[in-house]
Amino acid sequence: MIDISHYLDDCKFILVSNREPYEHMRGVHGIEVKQPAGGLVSALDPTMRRTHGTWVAWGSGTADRDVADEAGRVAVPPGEECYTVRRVWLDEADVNGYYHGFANRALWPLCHMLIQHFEYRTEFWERYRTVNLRFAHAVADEAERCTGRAMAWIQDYHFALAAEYLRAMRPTLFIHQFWHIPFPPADILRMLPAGTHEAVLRGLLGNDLMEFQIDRYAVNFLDCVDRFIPEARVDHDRQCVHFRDRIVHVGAFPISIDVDRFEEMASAPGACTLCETLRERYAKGTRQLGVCVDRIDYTKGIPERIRALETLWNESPNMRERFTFIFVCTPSRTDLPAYNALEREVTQNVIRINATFGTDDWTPIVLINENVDSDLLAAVFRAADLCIVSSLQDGMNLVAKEFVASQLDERGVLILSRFTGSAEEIEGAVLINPFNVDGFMGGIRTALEMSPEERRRRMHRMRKQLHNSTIFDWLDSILGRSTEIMASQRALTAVG
Ligand code: ADQ
Repeated sequence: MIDISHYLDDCKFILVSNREPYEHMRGVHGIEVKQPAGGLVSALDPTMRRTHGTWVAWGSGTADRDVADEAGRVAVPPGEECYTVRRVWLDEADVNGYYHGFANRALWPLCHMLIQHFEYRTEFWERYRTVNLRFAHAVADEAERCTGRAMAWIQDYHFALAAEYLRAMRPTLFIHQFWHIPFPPADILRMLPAGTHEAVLRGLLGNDLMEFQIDRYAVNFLDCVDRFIPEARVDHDRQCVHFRDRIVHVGAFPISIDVDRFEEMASAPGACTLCETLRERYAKGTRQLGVCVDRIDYTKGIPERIRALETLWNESPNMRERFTFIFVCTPSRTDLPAYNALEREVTQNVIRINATFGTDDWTPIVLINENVDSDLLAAVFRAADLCIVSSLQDGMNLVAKEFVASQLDERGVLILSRFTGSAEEIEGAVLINPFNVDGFMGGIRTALEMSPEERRRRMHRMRKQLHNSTIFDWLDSILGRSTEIMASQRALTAVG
């Protein structure tokens, strides 16, 4: 693991995200602490521990208020108490407007260019603004509490306005933001009402550094600023914006995973046994095992994947019984009607396909409709001969990288949508366009028929690449760049 704490030696680290790293819940045996699984939390928790920083997040746990002080602060992890979580309290109307509303019904579909799902209500926007302001106040207060320098790092599309508000409160604070999802072209962004899309851009220009997954999203952001913010001067070559007497730097920083952790999980004795069981059950003889893992979300191309498989089994009967697909699909954002409808559609289609093509000895699609633990996940990834990632748009897609990391036997083929950030990074996948049914089927055929040598060659190359680009490299490059910019700002101030 690369140690990145030295970047924060004389600088207090304030992280801002919607979800908190520790949630206190009322349970039958009293208050229980849950740590939500997820790449970001597991990568940043060790850094927060070493640097004794503060993590500002929505206090969403049922017992969060019981353990926090008046300002919403609580020391974590339980028993070790080496950093602070500063909770921001949201009521139901806030969550509906800011989170379910503007973030997930407006920005999420627009950024993924799936405009049929785009909904805008003034109430969403108003709540989004007030919640962003509340977060900015909490961060400003945290910065106020420290005597030396501080750096605020904002995560994602939930906080498009926070940097600008924070800048007004703490003009010299170093603020940067990582945008986990795609950034849309100008013609899509302007579907937000007049005034709102400009406000989103001005909000993001409150940062000193704006980080995107890949260069294309950074370019889209600069184009949007160029077109909608007349007082900003965009330097496309240097990827920066001159705005209100400041320079806003923009760059691509592709996120990754903790590769060693996935390798360890995939090689643990339990995972090896499970892997053998899965292969014995689903990949006997020449039959192959496919896997896909997603949150049930309309961006992930799940119906498109089902359609490609169904058409393949329909049009090419010789493809039946050749492979079984395990779909590990977790319901997500179940408060939104579009997500519930999608979950029903996926389940019904799988039932129909299994009834149409299944035999006594063969189930075409095995649906696991839940969030599985990471050991099972690594075992399924390791056991698979194929993995399909068919997103219609995806900022990066970590499933693709987790599959590669877990493929210790180098037997699997990654079938990857061209519209993921990962497709621009990983070399060695079979690329598909999920909208093109024939091309998608062709990709599955190519993968099924690929020789063991070719599979090994491709997987080996992808694994090597991944080892040079882990989540710690991602953190290192972001904090390295931030430190550089902070130093140049200090030098300028000194000269001035
Ligand atoms: P997501 O849209 O959530 O993330 P992704 O990058 O694939 O997409 O991450 C999903 C994570 O959830 C993976 O770690 C995966 O293993 C896990 N997961 C999904 N379904 C699961 C299941 N059924 N059981 C257990 N685990 C499951 C957003 C952006 C992405 C970007 C990430 C990180 O949309 O493009 O890659 O943030 O920046």
